[in-house]
Amino acid sequence: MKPSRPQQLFRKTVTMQPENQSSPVRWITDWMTPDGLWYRRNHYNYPASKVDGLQVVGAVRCPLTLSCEDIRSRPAKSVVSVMECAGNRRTLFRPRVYGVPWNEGAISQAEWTGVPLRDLLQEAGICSTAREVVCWGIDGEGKDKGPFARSLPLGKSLHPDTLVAYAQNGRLLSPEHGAPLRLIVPGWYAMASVKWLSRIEVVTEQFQGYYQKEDYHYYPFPHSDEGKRPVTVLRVNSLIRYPHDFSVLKTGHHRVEGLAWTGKGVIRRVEVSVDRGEHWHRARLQQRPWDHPYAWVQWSWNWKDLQPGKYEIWSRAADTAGRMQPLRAKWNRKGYGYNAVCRSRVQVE
Ligand SMILES: Nc1nc2c(c(=O)[nH]1)N[C@H]1C(S)=C(S)[C@@H](COP(=O)(O)O)O[C@H]1N2
Ligand SMILES: [Mo]
Repeated sequence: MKPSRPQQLFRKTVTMQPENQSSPVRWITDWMTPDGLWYRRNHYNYPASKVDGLQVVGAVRCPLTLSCEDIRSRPAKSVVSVMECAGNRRTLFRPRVYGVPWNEGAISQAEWTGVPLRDLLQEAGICSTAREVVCWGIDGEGKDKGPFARSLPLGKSLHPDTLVAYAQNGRLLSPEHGAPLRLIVPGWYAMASVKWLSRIEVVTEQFQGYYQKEDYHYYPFPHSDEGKRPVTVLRVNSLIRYPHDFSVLKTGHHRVEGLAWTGKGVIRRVEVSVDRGEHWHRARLQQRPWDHPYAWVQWSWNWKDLQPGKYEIWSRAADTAGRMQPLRAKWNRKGYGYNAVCRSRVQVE
């Protein structure tokens, strides 16, 4: 029997109002996530008004008001970068934590095109008293927690790969992903990549916005705020795409496949174990990590002569910054940065 229409992948709804949808990452074989399958993460409903340009203000010598055409006519830069929500795989923490219950799909990848934030800041001229750069979205204006806004340290703001982006995979940004302009901060968890960017404000003191000061911190203890640290750089991480957790396989050969990514250095190696970590086998990387340092790497390992039984497949990535996925992720109250070794349990018969 022939299916009546082509088989199709879909996003999965995690919450409605605001809309949070996860990406079917396991089934996507493209290196770049197709536009319609991108995860969506929103703290508020979509903004009612439209952003029609960008202001660069605050501790600068010459404030700028730029139209989108203005920005699009400048020398452009493109960067391939994975975007991962800090709450990705939150549901795996034990004890369990509250927050949008993401499984593995709060992650996607695109090629972003825009203007380096640095170019705009240099044109405006940063004053010597400057400390951070606040990026303002317009969603949530008038709400208690204020519009979504995040600050970046000067160093990361002036990094040539931090972009004010207007295109995703070669097409203008869609409304859901921040049109007309969004920030792209490669190598950082995605809360830094502010959508519906309307204003860039250079400030001389630490920004105190809710999403900067309260949210997006690792809180190591359940009942006290002691030791809180801001969420910034992506941890080294991997995902097994095939075989799926709790699947039943036939004996013979199987190709174990997955993804690996990091925010510091690049992926150095990925290893697979099928005996709960006793032996590790080196996986083959499909991309050369240095070609696109912020991108995920597709990997595979051939599992030969499978015999009947129950197995756990584990994947573990290591990066050139000397980091490796731990067996247990560091628990934190808001459930950020889960990066324990990825497990897929299978039965072979
Ligand atoms: N203005 C604005 N920007 C935002 C957010 C938001 O709610 N509002 N969410 C952030 C978070 S937490 C994530 S994970 C990413 C999600 O981007 P996406 O919806 O394009 O996948 O956007 C970031 N930028
Ligand atoms: Mo996020």
